[in-house]
This record gives sequence, structure tokens and C-alpha cells, in this order.
Amino acid sequence: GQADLPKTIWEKVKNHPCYSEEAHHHYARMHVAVAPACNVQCNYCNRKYDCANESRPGVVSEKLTPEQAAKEVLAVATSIPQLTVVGIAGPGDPLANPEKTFKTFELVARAAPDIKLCLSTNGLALPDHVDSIARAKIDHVTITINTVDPEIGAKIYPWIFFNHKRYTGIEAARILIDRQLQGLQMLTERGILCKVNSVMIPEINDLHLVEVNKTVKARGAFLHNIMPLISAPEHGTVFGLNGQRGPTAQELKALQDGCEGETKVMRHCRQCRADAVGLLGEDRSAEFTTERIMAMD
Ligand code: CLF
Ligand code: SF4
Repeated sequence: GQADLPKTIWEKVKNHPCYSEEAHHHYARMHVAVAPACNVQCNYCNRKYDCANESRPGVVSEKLTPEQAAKEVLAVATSIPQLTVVGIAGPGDPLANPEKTFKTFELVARAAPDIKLCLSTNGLALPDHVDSIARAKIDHVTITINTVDPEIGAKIYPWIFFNHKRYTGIEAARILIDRQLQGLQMLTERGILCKVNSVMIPEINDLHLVEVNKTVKARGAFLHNIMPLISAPEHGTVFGLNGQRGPTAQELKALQDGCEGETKVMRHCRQCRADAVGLLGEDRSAEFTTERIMAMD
């Protein structure tokens, strides 16, 4: 069980609702949606909505400034004493909006020093920000890695924007995968706990995710969260329009079982929105709208 973990790691996971299955019954997280831009296009994402790497499609979060976000964290911490983690997971990619993301973490750390900071990214910009992540004392980073094979990657990512240039096809996928794995290794070498998210896409990367699991274990990932594709034609994602289906519950479980034994597999993810508030599976974001927070002075 998790109680057998080394003490330094146990201290980091014991009250993080995503990193510890047990903790998710008792501790709450909140997301602040401060990061609108993205540097990658995933075929399962419609950019009008939240980043589909951590959330279900078709959800639009209310965007905040870093100052509004810090204020909202304080308001939520006051009314939800179980709040232990503040995460930035969208609505785009947090590291494609580095000023806003790091400013927010700085303000939150100053206002509520006991709260853990958590970041979720597609990983493209990650190697450039590892030092800032360590300096900001962000202990938990999620990287969405859907494949380690550029040919499969070309079916998932039509393009990336990197070094002021747009790349497409296998070249784009190769750059993205290299940056993700490099970033993962740099973080784990610094003792930052990393979770890898993978979106399971039937007939595209489903069988290959066992290899992803082994690869990320070799680079020190603590946890692997395999999430089902939620294909939504009504939201206009490329996969949805192509009639790409999501996995069945049985297919998902079979894959998770097949990966267990390498890197530990997360099974309690609720595919949160970019402004989720509360225990996992519960969403109290409507209680904490910007108008209400701003009216609190
Ligand atoms: Fe948020 Fe993600 Fe941090 Fe958790 S969510 S940034 S690691 S604090 Fe958690 Fe939500 Fe699943 Fe994400 S249940 S979608 S895994
Ligand atoms: Fe959408 Fe997130 Fe992919 Fe960017 S990284 S395209 S926001 S799913």
C-alpha cells in the first residue's frame, strides 16, 4: 500500500486527492483557470473549451487573472477547510502561459503557504521551465503523454507551435515526445513528483499505452492515469467528427490492469474541469464565481 512509500514521498502524497486514492475521500483540490493559450493541437480537443488533457470535453471555465485567482483561493480555503491543493490545468496549457501561471502560483503561495501547488501540462514547453517549477516549490506535475511513437503521435497531434514555428506530422510528434520525456526526467531528478496522463483512444494508441507505461516508469513517473477518450461530435473535435469512439469501461479496465505492476495506475480520476472546486467528483465551482469573490471585500 501507499503507507510503505519512503517518508519524503508519503509526505507529498498523503493529502493530495489525485496522488493518493485514500486522500481523495478527505481532501479537496481547486483549479484556477488562468491559462488560456495553447501551443499544441490535439485531435480530441476543441479549443473553445477547456484543455481536454485534464477535463471532459465541452466545458467552458471562467478565466481569471492571477490576482483574481489568488483571491478566489483564499475565499475557497476559508469555506472548504479540506482544501489542500491548488492546480493549474487550463483552459489551455499552463506552460504556454508562463507569466500568468507562475505569477498565480507565487501569489497563492504568499497568501496560503500551506497549500500544495500542482501543475498539468502537455509537456512541450516543460524543459524550459523546470527551474521555475522547482523555484516555485511546485511538488506535483502532470504531463499528458499519449504515445512515445511519432507515427502514432502524428495521428493524435496535427501540429505543434515550437521555437516560433509551426511543425506538423511525424516531425511535430517527435519533437513533442522528446520534450515530454526530457521534461519528465528533469523533474523526477529534482525530486518533483510526476504523474503521467494518457488519453486512451481505441485503435490509435490503446495497445501502445503499455509501452508508454514502461517508458515513463523508466524516467521516474510516480503514477500513470489512463483516461478514456470522451469523443464528442457535438463539440466539433476532429476525432468526434471522424466518428472515433471512446473505450468501453471494460476496455479501460483491461488496459489499466495490463499496466499495473509497472508504474502505479490511477483509477479514481474524475476528469475535472479547469475551474473545478471541491472533493474529486464533486464540483462546487458555481459557489465561487468571480462576481461573488470580488464582492467579498
Ligand atoms: Fe488538478 Fe490534476 Fe493536480 Fe489533481 S486534477 S491538476 S493532479 S489537482 Fe485529478 Fe482531476 Fe483527474 Fe486531474 S481527478 S482530472 S488527475
Ligand atoms: Fe487542447 Fe489541452 Fe491539447 Fe492544448 S494540450 S490542444 S488545450 S487538449
